[in-house]
Amino acid sequence: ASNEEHKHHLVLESVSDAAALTNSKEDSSSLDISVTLAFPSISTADFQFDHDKASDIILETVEEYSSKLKNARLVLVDLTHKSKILSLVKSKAVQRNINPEKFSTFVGDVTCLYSKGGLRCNVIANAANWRLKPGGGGVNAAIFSAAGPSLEVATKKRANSLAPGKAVVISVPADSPLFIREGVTHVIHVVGPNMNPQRPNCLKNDYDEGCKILREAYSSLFEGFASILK
Ligand code: AR6
Repeated sequence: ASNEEHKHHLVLESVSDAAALTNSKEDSSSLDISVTLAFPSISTADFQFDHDKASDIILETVEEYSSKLKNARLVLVDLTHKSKILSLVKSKAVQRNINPEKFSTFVGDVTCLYSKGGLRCNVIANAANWRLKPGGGGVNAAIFSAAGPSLEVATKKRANSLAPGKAVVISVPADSPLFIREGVTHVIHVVGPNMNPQRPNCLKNDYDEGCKILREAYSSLFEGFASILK
């Protein structure tokens, strides 16, 4: 066996199953194994968080973690090209000189990034509610619906509720279409700060507290992602 084959074998053993799964399908000779996290912009739709402030926090936390996350790629997703948060983040990423191989934006539905967009993501994040319940609209409703009932069961086994700023990592059950069709091995639920008076725990425009919680939310998300890579 060639040296290359031997090296490849070692690499596959030393990274997560998620990475092995992704790369074995696409390019079995590549040593450049990377694991991708796709995440929506937490709190900026239903939870009505200020987009400009949110975009700064996304970039600050992405900068902090992308240097720590070796062989990993972070992708901010939203449904449309008209997304205000995507445009803000895209232009600020250029200003900050962020490596586009480590962080980029993508337009697509987070529940069908591979099947409809050709983008392989091993891990996806959910902008969840504190009860970790399906429904409620937005990305939460989409993820629970696409995943099928087994994601709710797996989620309930780990946690019954989640405080704003926290994240919880769930292994996607092997019978879930998210796993079978999209190759998603983990969903990370994150609860962000809420500025919508119609939703629980409204911060009533307290952006000192809100920014602190949003920063914690992204840090917990990226820490959770790092824990999968180990
Ligand atoms: N794919 C990609 N991005 C999406 C999708 C999707 N399928 N759906 C929405 N987005 P939101 P929040 C984007 O409202 O503000 C729920 O009811 C959306 O355009 O999902 O944190 C929960 O149960 C926006 O950029 O999350 C909570 O109660 C981003 O995802 C509450 O909403 C987040 O929008 C959480 O509100």
